[in-house]
Amino acid sequence: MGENTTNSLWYDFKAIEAKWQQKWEVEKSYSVSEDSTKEKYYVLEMFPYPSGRIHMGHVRNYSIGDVVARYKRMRGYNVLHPMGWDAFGLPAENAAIKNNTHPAEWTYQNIDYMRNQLKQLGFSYDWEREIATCHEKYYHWEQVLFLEMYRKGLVYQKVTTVNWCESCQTVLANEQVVEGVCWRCDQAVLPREMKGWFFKITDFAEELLADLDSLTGWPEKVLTMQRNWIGKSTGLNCEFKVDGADASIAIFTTRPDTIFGVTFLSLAPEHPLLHSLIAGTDREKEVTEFANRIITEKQRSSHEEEPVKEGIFTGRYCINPFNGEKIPIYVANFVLMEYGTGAVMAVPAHDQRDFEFARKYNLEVRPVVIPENRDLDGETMEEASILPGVLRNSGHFDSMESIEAQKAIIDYARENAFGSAQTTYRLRDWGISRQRFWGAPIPMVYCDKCGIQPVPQEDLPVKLPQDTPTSDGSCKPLHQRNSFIETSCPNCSGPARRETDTMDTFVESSWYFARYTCPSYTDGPLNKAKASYWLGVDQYIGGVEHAILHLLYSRFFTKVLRDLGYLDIAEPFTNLLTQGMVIKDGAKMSKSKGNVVDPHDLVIEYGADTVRLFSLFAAPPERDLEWSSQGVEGASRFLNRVFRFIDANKASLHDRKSTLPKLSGKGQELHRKCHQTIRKVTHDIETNFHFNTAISAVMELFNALSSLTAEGGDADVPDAVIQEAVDTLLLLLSPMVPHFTAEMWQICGNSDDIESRTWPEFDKEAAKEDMLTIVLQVNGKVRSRLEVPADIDDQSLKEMTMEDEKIRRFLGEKPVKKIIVVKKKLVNIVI
Ligand code: ANZ
Ligand code: ZN
Repeated sequence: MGENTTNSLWYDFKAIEAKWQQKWEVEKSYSVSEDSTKEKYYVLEMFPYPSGRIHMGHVRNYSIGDVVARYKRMRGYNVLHPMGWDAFGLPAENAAIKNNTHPAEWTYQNIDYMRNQLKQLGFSYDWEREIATCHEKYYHWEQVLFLEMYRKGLVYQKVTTVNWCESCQTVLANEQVVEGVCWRCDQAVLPREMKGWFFKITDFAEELLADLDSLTGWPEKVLTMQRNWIGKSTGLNCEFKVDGADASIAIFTTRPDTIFGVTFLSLAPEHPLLHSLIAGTDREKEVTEFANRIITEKQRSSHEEEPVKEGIFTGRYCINPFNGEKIPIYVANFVLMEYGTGAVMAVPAHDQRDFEFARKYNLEVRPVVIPENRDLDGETMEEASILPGVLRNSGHFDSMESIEAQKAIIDYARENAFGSAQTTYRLRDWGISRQRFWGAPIPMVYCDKCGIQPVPQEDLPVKLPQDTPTSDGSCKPLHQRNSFIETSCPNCSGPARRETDTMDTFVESSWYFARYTCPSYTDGPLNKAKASYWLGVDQYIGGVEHAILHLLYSRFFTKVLRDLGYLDIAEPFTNLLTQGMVIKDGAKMSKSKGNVVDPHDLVIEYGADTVRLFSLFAAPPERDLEWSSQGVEGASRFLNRVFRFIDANKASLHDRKSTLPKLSGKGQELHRKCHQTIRKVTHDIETNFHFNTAISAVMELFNALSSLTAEGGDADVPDAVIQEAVDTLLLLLSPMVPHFTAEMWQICGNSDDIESRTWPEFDKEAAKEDMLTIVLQVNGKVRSRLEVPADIDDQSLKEMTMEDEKIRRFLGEKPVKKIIVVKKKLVNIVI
């Protein structure tokens, strides 16, 4: 026995992979339905945009998901593992313009191509449940949901600012505005006020925040990002009277304890009072010009970097209600209209932004909260002091502590009717209107007589027009198509116009995971019985780039669907895994970097199993995966070695033994290794999906198997043990390299399919290591002894040594300089 030493024999991955894929397809091996006798498990990977080809990021994401799905099946779960397409979006529209075709044509071609690629990778999806969000069978139900939300008061219209290109007569997405000009015609893009539709996600702000505490299966960093995005603050809303006018300005502050340190007020450039404050004054022109410039710059900026602080004095003053002091009103570029009240009481001594502003414009810096053991001098401070402390220069609040003063100041404001406690969220309502063609039409109609009218349920879906291309080769958005716009009013039957906005594509991805539970249901968006059997998603897997918006919107939709009576859960994703990026030459693999490796080429050259194995082996899922061609070759070599071993030992593997004889020596060693490997692989998968370490354990098992049998002394190693080791190895690898293991299973003479087998259980007794006695020394003198398993690692051994009763007594408080481990013999502590 032994491994075939000639490396010329390679397994025929092409034939093998095609064979098994065909079987899975014909037998619909991964189709599932509700089964109350089995425990369900729903594993989902974020669905792809059908851009044209699968990339390495997809391969990685879907390989991880597929291992989870296959593993859970072997553990006896009823596993739902669906796949579909996030199919609306701008690239299809652009491609349509370029190729003079309908976006649907481009999209469905891509879907066909990519579906085929996914099948070639052997992912175990229930293809019967495939969804394409651009299909009317999907967006029909989204329109129904939109109208139900509208009736519940969760949808409303308001004016927003959009990017407008006058020469193309169209609204541009942010990514279509390149350095302030239109990407297509190079004309300047202007801000334009337009009405748009909004979802009232802010109604759920508190619940979205509170329920994060229940998501114990989510990475802490994602929870933090969600918390910050929702951004809850509590503080004081307070009115400052405008000097010499019958008006007042409301501010929001989270630091009411600093109110005696206010030395000016800052307004957002869009603040509604600004115009009347400066109307008719000699500063009107200058201040208006400044505000307009800031508003335009804000729209153009990427919002990523904060602009240099600047502002302008309005010429007007207001009164601090706490001390009657007259303070100047400024307009400042860092005050946001969308947050709080759009006006800030500026306290330069205690707020860094205000501090920088005050130094720039020579405004007073007045410390009022003095931290312990410090003194603050407004003239010489170099930065704001944000620590709590004791109040000074603060009237009868002097010498109170910050926390106490905050309460007292809020109470005072309430009693005197110029302010009250206030909770504010950073979260804004979700603007879902897009002035695009390739999106789900918003089912609303405008009638001159009756106003806005929802499209009646029985007239849904409002379908996208088929009539493209246009004569000029452009893919005109809906508002330029009369055939779409003209309709009749559902209320008075008079002439009316359709809404031409389509929905943000994030709307589709906010509920697709629920639709997968009943993808062809025709009586409504969701079949409650099916949805309640399958949901929530037990394991969701995807890129960290979706850690905020997609996940937040899906959580919002889940709560809405619950309130509408479709679901009985509050959170969609019980466990979340955010996988790292695929990088090459130190940069993220991407078209723009020009460092893309096409997985398709790899599948052709090495086979799908190798590509899967590489992407699982090269890094734990949450880390970045560094591309390596040696890594791919290594994965391929490993599979071929296993193949050659099995091929060379076919005869003895075929003669299936049902029981193990009594074992000793090498036979026992292999048997033990086998069960230790089951224990290790199961543990790595169960605790954190660390497939990389699981795979290396299987590789070790294979090394043991081939070396123990190669030395010729195999009298010691009965066939039954070799069979056990080979079967175990194949079973443990089968979620990762399913075609390979299915084929090898047959070659080994098993009469069933490997997929009908359950996950191997390890035998505690068999896995038990022989024990060793380790001598424990301090400064070279024997002080104690320790019984440990022979395979203990150094770290655990050190820990056990330090916990040893005698050693602890001997060491006392003396600092340890160094711990030396001599394998399988002794530990010496140097003090
Ligand atoms: C006075 C003050 C003193 C403030 C101080 C802070 C520190 P968070 O905590 O993120 O909610 N603010 C209020 N509305 C704003 C707006 N529309 N644009 C920009 N800044 C605004 O931030 C709340 C604080 O941010 C508020 O508390 C206010 O400044 C500022 F020592 O008021 B503070
Ligand atoms: Zn009407």
